[in-house]
Amino acid sequence: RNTEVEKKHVAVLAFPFGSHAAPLFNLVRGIAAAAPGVRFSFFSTAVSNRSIFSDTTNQMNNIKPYGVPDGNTVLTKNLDERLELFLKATPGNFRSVMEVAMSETGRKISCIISDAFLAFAGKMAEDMDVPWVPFWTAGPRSLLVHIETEAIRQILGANDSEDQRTLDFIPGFSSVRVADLPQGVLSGNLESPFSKMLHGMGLMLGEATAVVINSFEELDPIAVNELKSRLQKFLNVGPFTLTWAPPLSSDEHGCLQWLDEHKTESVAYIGFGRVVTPPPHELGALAEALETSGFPFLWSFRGNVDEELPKGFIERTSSRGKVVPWAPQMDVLGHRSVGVFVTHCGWNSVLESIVSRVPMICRPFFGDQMLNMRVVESVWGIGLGIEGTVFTKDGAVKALEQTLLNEQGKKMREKAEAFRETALKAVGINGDSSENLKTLIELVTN
Ligand code: U2F
Ligand code: KMP
Repeated sequence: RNTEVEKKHVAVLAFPFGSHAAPLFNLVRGIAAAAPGVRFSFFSTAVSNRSIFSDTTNQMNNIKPYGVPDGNTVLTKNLDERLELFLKATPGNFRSVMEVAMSETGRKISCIISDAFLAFAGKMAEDMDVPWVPFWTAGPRSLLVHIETEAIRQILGANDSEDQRTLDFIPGFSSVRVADLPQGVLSGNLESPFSKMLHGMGLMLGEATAVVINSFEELDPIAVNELKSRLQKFLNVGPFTLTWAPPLSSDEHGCLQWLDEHKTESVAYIGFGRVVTPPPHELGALAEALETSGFPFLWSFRGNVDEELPKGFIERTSSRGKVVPWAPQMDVLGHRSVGVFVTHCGWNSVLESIVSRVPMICRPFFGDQMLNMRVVESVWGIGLGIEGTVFTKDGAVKALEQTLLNEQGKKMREKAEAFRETALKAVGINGDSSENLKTLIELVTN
């Protein structure tokens, strides 16, 4: 029918840490489903590809994985070191495997979709004279901050991480403080490979054909407008959990059945995503708070229970608490029994909480998480920061009571409910996210 389409070959470059490659894969699946004649080559490390492509229920014939050399990251456990080793190996590691994919398919690359972190893909696309479509896996505010890094550094100058000045020179940022900024924008080591990567990305994104984000325009209209004025195209195509119902996640530890046995909006769900492990004293404090407050809880705990939680904690709380190594988080948050989400404020967790209209107790650790907390608490009013910013027994008890027992929790739920409604509209017929997705598909495949 259309021989030109038959020859299209989209290269997809993933960032293989945290919750980056999985959402990128979901995005690509959405595009690939609309363009069966287009070939998508998905480039990530072997470890990352294994976790994505082992689930046979969500595979597609026109998406094929290619393993990229990881720069020996498997030899070290420390995440920062792994990140640096990986970054050091770029872009050569990607380039060599892209050559393989081109010769294997006999198709030149016609478009590059990449994690926005991998801004070298912009240069590659320019050299190949094809569109570059970066995907920012976090929220619009952090994206804006990286694009505005030069201006922020010029206006605010030297500072320390306790800096309480606000960023009121950026529209919508009057409640955001310097201390909420991701490390590497203004504080921390500005010369680390990761900081330089973020800085370089901010300078490069204006060149992109379109920047894609897992969010919806109405969630943060001011930040979205600022971004639209700085980017060629800014396409909000989320929330992904509504756009593409993810394949049913398995519930091997029986979380949902356990939730069935509890009262509506009574349970605290605790989870810190894929990269964060809170320090031992905070884990202890949170466990004590759960134990003394008596609230039912479900904890997705990614560490060693025997070594990292207080002795006897599991036994003493077994009648009303459940600790699992992994939970089907979206289904858990969607369960009527869950009353609050204790979270590190990773972007995916924040979005999933909003879509499920569950109030949040926020304990951010790094990157965009502090910024997300500030917005959740002060702009959207759908969650609370923890008193003193780290978990203490009393602070955690107080936050649990405020959200699970008080009127405050109900108000937050109502506000989140309103966002849920706008999110549903955005992904519905003629909604912003649906229209943006059409634009994106057109851009990538034509
Ligand atoms: C990095 O995010 P994380 O991986 O730390 O956290 P999230 O963005 O919240 O994503 C975690 C995902 O894993 C799922 C959960 C989310 O989709 O539903 N999950 C689950 O299903 N079951 C579990 O038991 C635990 C998690 C980074 F750290 C953040 O700062 C960034 O905002 C984020 C996006 O770039 O990447
Ligand atoms: C390891 C990671 C991530 C990280 C830092 C790490 C990660 C991530 C971010 C991030 C940084 C700035 C932002 C948004 C996100 O930082 O996955 O504005 O997304 O040491 O895996």
